Amino acid sequence: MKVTALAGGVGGAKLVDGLAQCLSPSDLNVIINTADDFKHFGLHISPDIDTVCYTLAGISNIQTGWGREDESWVVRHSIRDLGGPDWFKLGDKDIATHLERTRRLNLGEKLDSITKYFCNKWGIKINVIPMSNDLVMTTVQTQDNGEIPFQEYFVKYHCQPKVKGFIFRGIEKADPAPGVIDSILKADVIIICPSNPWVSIDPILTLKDFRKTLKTKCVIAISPIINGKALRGPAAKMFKEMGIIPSALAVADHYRDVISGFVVHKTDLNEIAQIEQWSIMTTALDIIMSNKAHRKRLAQEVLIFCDQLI
Ligand code: FO1
Repeated sequence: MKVTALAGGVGGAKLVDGLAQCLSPSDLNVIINTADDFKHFGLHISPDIDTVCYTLAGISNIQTGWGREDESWVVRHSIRDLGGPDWFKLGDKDIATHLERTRRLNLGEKLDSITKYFCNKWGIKINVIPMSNDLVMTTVQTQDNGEIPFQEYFVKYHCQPKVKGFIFRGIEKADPAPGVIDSILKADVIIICPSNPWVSIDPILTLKDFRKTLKTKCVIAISPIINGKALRGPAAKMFKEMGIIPSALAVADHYRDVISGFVVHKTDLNEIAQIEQWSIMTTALDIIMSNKAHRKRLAQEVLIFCDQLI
């Protein structure tokens, strides 16, 4: 079965890691959100690409989900001693990724080519594709603090400001990266990973021609919300602030125009009937991935579910 996964952030990276344990490399493409990207110290930082790649390469920080394992913080502490901004924690090894990516970008290399090169260096065999080579940057429209760049909202302000909307700056002019649309057309099934629907998946879906292309395919999504809460991150808080009660049902409704299958956590059985009224085939699985084996198990069960749909 040929699968193309849409992912961003830590939840997405975990399921991608599970899928990579189940599928041969030529049968798995991953399209990654790049709207979390931002410039910091003049460096181009692509958090979701790095979170997925570090996870696939087995070099990610298990506790945080982002950044590298066994990090040192010499540069960050020296920046702090100089009175520079240290709110966005950059480990020494992680800084090497941002320096080399920025060096290559400044020489004119595109983000997809750099990502392919890094994957080769990190021993990643599956096809990891940034959603676009063009700059797209999410700004969060808040109820009381105006517009805040995503990373400042997420890291500097710890997701505290109340949201009222999201702008994906640059999305109108951004083209899907080479191979993105093709990886959708060639897939037997598209899997929307349990990432934040508002800021990790919506930028990908909002790309030119993306939704239109998806509508011709079998698409399933896994809920990032369990018992009305997100396992990590601000997804549930965002639903609430957008006037929507956070639930697996709310996530299915969010993707309703493109999905034909949906996976809820086994404790959210009570939401299945309503979702299936929207002609979305729904199943309940244990979607909590606490280790590599859980990731593989969930991916296997999701692929069995996909098999029933295609
Ligand atoms: N997330 C944080 O909450 N605090 C940080 O200091 C932080 C640093 C960081 C450095 C590199 C990187 O690739 C990701 C980092 N993240 C950090 C996560 C980042 O904010 C992501 O955008 C979120 O994981 C949402 O996808």
